[in-house]
Amino acid sequence: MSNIYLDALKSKLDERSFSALAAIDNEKLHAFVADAVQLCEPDVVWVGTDSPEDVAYTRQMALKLKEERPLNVEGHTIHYDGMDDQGRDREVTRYLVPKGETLSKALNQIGREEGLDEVRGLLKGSMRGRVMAVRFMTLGPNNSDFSIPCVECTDSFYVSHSLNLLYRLGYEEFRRLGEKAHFFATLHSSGKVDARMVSVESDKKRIYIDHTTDTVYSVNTQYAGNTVGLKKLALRLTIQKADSEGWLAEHMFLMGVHGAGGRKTYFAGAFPSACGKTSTAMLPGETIVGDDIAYFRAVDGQCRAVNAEAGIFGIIQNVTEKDDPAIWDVLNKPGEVIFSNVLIKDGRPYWLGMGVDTPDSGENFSGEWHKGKKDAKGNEIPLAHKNARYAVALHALNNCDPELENPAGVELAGIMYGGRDAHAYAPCQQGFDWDHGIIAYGASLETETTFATIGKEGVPEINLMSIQDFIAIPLGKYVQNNLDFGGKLKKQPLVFGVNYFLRDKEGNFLNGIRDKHVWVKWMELRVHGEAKARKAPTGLIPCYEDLQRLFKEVLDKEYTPEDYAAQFTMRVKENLAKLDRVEKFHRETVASAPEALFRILSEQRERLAAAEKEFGPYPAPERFPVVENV
Ligand code: SPV
Ligand code: MN
Repeated sequence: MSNIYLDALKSKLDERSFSALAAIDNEKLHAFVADAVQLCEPDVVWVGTDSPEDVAYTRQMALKLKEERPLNVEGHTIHYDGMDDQGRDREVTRYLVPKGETLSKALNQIGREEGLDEVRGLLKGSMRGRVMAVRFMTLGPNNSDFSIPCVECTDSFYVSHSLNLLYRLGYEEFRRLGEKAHFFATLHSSGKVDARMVSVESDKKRIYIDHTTDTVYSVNTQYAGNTVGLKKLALRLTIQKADSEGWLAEHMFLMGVHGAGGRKTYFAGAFPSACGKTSTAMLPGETIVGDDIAYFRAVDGQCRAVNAEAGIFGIIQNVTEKDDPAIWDVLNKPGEVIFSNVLIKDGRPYWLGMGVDTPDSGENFSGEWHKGKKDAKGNEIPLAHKNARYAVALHALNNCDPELENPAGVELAGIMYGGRDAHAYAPCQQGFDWDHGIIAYGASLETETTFATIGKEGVPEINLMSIQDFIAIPLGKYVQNNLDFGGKLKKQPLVFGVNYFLRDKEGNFLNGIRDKHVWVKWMELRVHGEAKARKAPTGLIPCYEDLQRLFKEVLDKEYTPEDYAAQFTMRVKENLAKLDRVEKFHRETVASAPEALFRILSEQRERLAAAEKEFGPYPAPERFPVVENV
């Protein structure tokens, strides 16, 4: 096959790479690669196929170029990102908006032409002296209605290696689809790097998303959340695709919860970063399908769900042998793992909250490190970054669910939304129905900013369904799509709200780190009609007897009536204040919030007011009537 784009590429590719690229019958793809090459001017272009040799080559190159270094355990490597490149960077991540189009005010945006000029200007000549890898992957299982082909051109073999661990190989899928492959494309360059192979021009970091061509540009950054195009960058494009095709792309984990008589029930969960998402998906004894991005489709009235990804890019803070046995296991046994931004001493990784003695010196994201070392602003540098990460393929985990690659996905029985709310929401509750759950928990999800995005921590904010940063359509439309999706299902998943961060008056957390397992088991019982609930103003809350039994069974813990009262007393004033904030947000920031949202919130307000009138500002949970099943 020959076309003007391939002809232009000939001089940069060896014979193998050239024929691999030419074997894909898709001119748009060739045009994308030719443009990337012309713009970034790499010395060499290498095209990766699905062959084991090509997959192994990306890892070898990451090591050869010193973007990663080997650790003691076989297969383990360490990669560092720059001091100013330790998380997703909202400030410089922008949607390119063509003239005449408008996006929600909540989204960071720039005019398309101006943005393209800027980011393409920064990419110009950025790969001189380097090799550009062209990688083909898919989102969702292969050979499935869910699959989306993706291509990434990058001069980082760390990024390329991460793709191997986190996604499915997609070269054969591109070949199979040929010109029918409607793909997402990412062009990434690390930009200038220092001797440690770390991007240095963080002031020129830009991540721009062009939905008109399904293309993402990323430059002067290496942190995987900013550079691995299939992660949050493609999610923005997927949300638009899902919007136009009538399905949902969610920032959710997917897990199998194991119940009585060997039954397995699938749940999805949305939590802002660093709010307990991966640790919920990884609960001991349960199985994991995915920890970050899930797609839902209504198929014959059933809600079917898949993991968009095939690996985990997880936070490695407070990961301990006791609380996270499955993660601990994979982080300690031979096999491919990329650690990033942890401390290395004598070839061993150390992280914050590891539960073991840690060294006073070594190498970390700041370079040579010793206890007490200060950054340029005089702040002490911790031994590892709070947002340090590990990348690992799911199939390496001993709790990986066997349905991961099922092209038809799994049947979803429940959804949970969890924020970081010190004051109002109960630790666990169930929506009265699909619409109430979506609005009262999903569209009302409040959290506090954490270290997973660059900026100040602890600032309260609404993070709609924990996916707000990535919603590339009007936010109100997104909420409406969720409501409508329920209407396509014969059996809607139950919707739950959880809050692992409720505190008492003195500021102490009211729950232990493992209590989430009890909430999940309660949800499983609710799905099967095996637990009662009390009808509180904000949702259906568990009954004491069920929790007492579950705490004993799951955690071998005595759960007292005092615990129950502290956790499930209805905080009317705090809930009313929350409603005010949520309503204000939807009125002022969200373009065209659905009418149903205001109705459901105002019904919640009425129920709270009625409870206050009858029982005062802090009604005990027993005040609310027991209902059988919904
Ligand atoms: C998150 O922060 O939500 C993540 C990691 O899952 S990142 O790739 O940075 O998005
Ligand atoms: Mn995430």
